[in-house]
Amino acid sequence: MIVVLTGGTGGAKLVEGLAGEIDPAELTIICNTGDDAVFHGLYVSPDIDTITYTLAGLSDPVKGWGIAGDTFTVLEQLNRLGNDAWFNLGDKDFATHISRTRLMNEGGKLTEITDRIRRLLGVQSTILPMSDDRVETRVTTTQGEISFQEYFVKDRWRAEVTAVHFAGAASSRPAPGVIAAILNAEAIIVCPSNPITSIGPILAVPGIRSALAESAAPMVGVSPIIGASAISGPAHKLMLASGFKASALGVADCYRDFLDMLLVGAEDAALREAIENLDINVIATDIRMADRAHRRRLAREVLALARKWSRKPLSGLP
Ligand code: FO1
Repeated sequence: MIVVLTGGTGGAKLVEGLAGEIDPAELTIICNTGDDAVFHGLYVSPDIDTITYTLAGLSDPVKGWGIAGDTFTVLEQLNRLGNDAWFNLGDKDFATHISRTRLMNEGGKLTEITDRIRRLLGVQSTILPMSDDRVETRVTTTQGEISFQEYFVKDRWRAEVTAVHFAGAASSRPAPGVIAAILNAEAIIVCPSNPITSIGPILAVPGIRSALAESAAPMVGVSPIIGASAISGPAHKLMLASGFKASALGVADCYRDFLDMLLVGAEDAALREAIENLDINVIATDIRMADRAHRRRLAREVLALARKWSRKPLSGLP
């Protein structure tokens, strides 16, 4: 089993590449749920949905989230009826949230519901939420504290951030299957997702970080930052606000206790020595994933590195 830690859009590109390179049934994807939020009474899990839609071949290739060709009739009507509908939920996407919320109201756990939805959409990979307990990413700005989606979508990450925390993390438990997947993995891949608000919440669930440190699997990460900026989104700003350098070196620092290898942009080759001083090997290469061919190429490189690093032959790898 190849285990992947990921957030939404950035991570989904590598997940798509990996699913093209190996049998998708060999992939277990552990997803961030810190971005989850309730909109119009419906439980929305954006990162789980982005990964599910990507692997189902349904995702919007331009936006990177939502369903390709979706319409927004329900949202328009919600706005007409006086709702503050700033989070762009498409009509087909609404069906996912309605189903999930109904199943949750009937007592279902997020893990079971995620598994049911991915099967119904024809996804062969296992998709696990990091936890069935509610962990909420909260962003402290100079104007006050807001949810992650308020910061990311409503505010378009303009606010000056002073801190990020994960409400509920301390008392949360890893979702069923998460620790076993990490301990039994043949390789673990940390996607080029935001280290603070995508991978950070996963690592904040008690037991996950220590399982990563304990696992014998080779662990390969891909930097979401080239130079001093994120390839997309506000990772660089949030890293600075959380006391890390806004660079691939800062990314390495976030994962220094468990990562074996970090792929960084060719532009960042000069960071090699500083990252190696953290006991992490560096591969400077082309880490941009503009199209499907780039995603497959990067996935191949990541898998080849994991295979090289592993002390035993990996069955899931080509
Ligand atoms: N991202 C946006 O930038 N704007 C949106 O209106 C938006 C809506 C949305 C709806 C459903 C969904 O599953 C994801 C959506 N996203 C949207 C993406 C999402 O907010 C972020 O990409 C993740 O939370 C960060 O990983």
